[in-house]
Amino acid sequence: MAVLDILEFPDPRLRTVAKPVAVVDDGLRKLIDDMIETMYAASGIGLAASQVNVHQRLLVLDVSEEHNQPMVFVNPEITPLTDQTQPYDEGCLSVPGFYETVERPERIRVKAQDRDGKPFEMECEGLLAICLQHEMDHLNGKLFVDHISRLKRDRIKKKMEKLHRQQA
Ligand code: QAP
Ligand code: CO
Repeated sequence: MAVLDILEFPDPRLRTVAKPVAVVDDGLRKLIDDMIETMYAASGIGLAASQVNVHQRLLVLDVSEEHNQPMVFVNPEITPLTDQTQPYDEGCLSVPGFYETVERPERIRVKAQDRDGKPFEMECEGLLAICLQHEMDHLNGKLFVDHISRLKRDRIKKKMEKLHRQQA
């Protein structure tokens, strides 16, 4: 297993729209395991393949209290089950150190494949629903900062660019 590098905002590669996964094979399972390890190493609760510069429709998350129940979604598709939204102070491993309130539908249905390529469906609410929608956004080249005001987004962009200059 390996800890992968995570792309950081405003890296333009985070804007790539991911392509469907054609086959779930050992190569993909290795990527899934590396993504889970990367998520835990960074103290995250969710990670999309886009964030590790792999532009395939795949995400992992773990919203359990003990951080010991990783979930895998290959080719996920989500549909809202209600117009009702819930606000949550979201962060992102690609925008470290920044948190902003985002409103998203409270309940969703997800259709996806598991790590063996087997299709499954489930209904989600609470943090799981929020996290899945946040990670789905990544697969579509979208970030949580796209849900806040341009003023706030531009401020975060400037601060991230400054940090990256200092790291260079
Ligand atoms: C997405 O985000 C998410 O700034 C996953 O310094 C966030 O795992 C879904 C993290 C909130 C639902 C609600 C962020 C770790 C982790 C940071 C994350 C940081 C260290 C973010
Ligand atoms: Co994120």
